Amino acid sequence: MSGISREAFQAAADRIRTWKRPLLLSHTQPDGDAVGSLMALRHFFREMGIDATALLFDPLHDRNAFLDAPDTFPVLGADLSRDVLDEYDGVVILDTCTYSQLEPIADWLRSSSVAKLAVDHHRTRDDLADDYLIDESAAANCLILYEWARIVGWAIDCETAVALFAGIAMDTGWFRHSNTDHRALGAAAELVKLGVNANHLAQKLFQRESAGRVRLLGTAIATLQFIAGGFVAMMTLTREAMVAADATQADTEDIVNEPLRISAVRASILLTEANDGVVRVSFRSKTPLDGADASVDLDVSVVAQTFGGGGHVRAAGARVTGSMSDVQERIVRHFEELLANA
Ligand SMILES: [Mn+2]
Repeated sequence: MSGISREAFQAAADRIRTWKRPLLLSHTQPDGDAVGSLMALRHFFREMGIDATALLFDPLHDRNAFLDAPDTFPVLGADLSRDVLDEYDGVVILDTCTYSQLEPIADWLRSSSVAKLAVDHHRTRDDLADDYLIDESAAANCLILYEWARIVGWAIDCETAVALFAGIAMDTGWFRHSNTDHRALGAAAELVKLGVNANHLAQKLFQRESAGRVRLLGTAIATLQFIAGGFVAMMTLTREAMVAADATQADTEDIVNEPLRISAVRASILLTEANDGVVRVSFRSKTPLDGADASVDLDVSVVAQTFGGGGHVRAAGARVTGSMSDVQERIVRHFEELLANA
């Protein structure tokens, strides 16, 4: 069952149907779920005879260019000037509800009185819209969009099915994470019926990486250390390491999951040094299974919030101001205290 009522889906559809020039936004560093959401909702608007603009803040990374026409997303500043933002009569914010993840356009969002709908499955929420479709139990934002389309009758063509499947697959770690449930798998099965080739998509998503990204994985793993009694793994990527591996910020996606392969590790942290005196911190944790495993269960969304970020129980992040060593020290201290009695 969806966490959003049929009535709420219908009311939101009736509302956006009246817009003539919608603007679709998602978070910075867009992942498969963000890109899939932008792509799918733009298609649903097209179904209603409305031409929506799906705006990116940065050019799409190769990794997320799994769609037939990835270049149809204008990039703020390069393809679309800030001056035209006021010409839009409605905004849909997808897969995030925080200004910090919409930073390049946050000022405009705060000051503009344009109608705003947010569709999201995250816990952390700023009061940034006047209408919401929120379902924290949805494995992916693309799952909410799939269910929305099913309820209000928007047609899902093959390309849109691929976009929705990609979002669900990426947010569930290709159906391995704790959010993999019957809704996610049921939607995936329906999307395969609509033409998704899961094998081809998996190859596009996982087996077309740059040499830099694979090299970066090695660099990160070389820094692996264990803290808080060995329950927590930590890795760091300095700016120098990023340059040496010829890698970009987007190349770091998923690296944080790797230490979770280790049996004793209950949580994993990746610290990546950004250019502006900020360290990006990614957190992941594992669901405790029966037995000894059950002793440590870390809700990393709470940890991330302590550092000014947010996310989910098993996947969260924060941007922390400070030097690498300073931020690292604070994170280590936090986990040592958190697990002092584990
Ligand atoms: Mn998502």
